[in-house]
Amino acid sequence: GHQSTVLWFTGLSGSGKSTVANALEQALVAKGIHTYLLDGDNVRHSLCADLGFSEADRNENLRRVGAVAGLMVDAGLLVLSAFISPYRNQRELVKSLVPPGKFLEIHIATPLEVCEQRDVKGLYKKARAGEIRQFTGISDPYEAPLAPDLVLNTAESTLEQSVEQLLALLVNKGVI
Ligand code: GGZ
Repeated sequence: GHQSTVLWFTGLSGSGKSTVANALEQALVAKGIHTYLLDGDNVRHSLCADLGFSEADRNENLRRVGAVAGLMVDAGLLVLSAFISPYRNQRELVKSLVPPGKFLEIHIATPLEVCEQRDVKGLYKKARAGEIRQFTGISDPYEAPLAPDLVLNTAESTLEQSVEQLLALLVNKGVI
């Protein structure tokens, strides 16, 4: 039916991807819509436990996630995916692994300064100190989407507002 689609959240560490995706999932479940949330928490400990954060490993991480998301869409699911996915070509690859027209890109464009100030896990501090190498935004690139379906900034909107915008996008695109 209409509901099988991938919503791809991209953005920096600490930008709010998982928080927003989780809140959207709650809102969809409340409407009786079955979803599956893919993120680093359930993938980097299992399917991608062998991978780190080099460009090649990020490529492979996202290739696997894209393949799984494609299978889930084939199975009729609405898939929410929250990964930094820092390179445009990685997101293009994921899009190509999903059936045509079933990929929506959402840029969680919370500014680096805000993400770094939040530093929920203390990773930015470690990255600045050189204890973590190749950290996105500090010592590794992030290529912002050029034509995302939606841009959200969790420093400027409430969680409720972000969820409202996402639900409106899904209605607008005929997903729900
Ligand atoms: C970026 C890193 C790194 C490096 C560990 N660079 O805030 P978090 O902790 O929970 O989210 C980040 C997560 C990123 O994993 P992804 O699978 O989303 O990345 S990618 O799409 O690029 O494959 C962060 C943590 O892992 N983390 N080291 N060097 N984030």
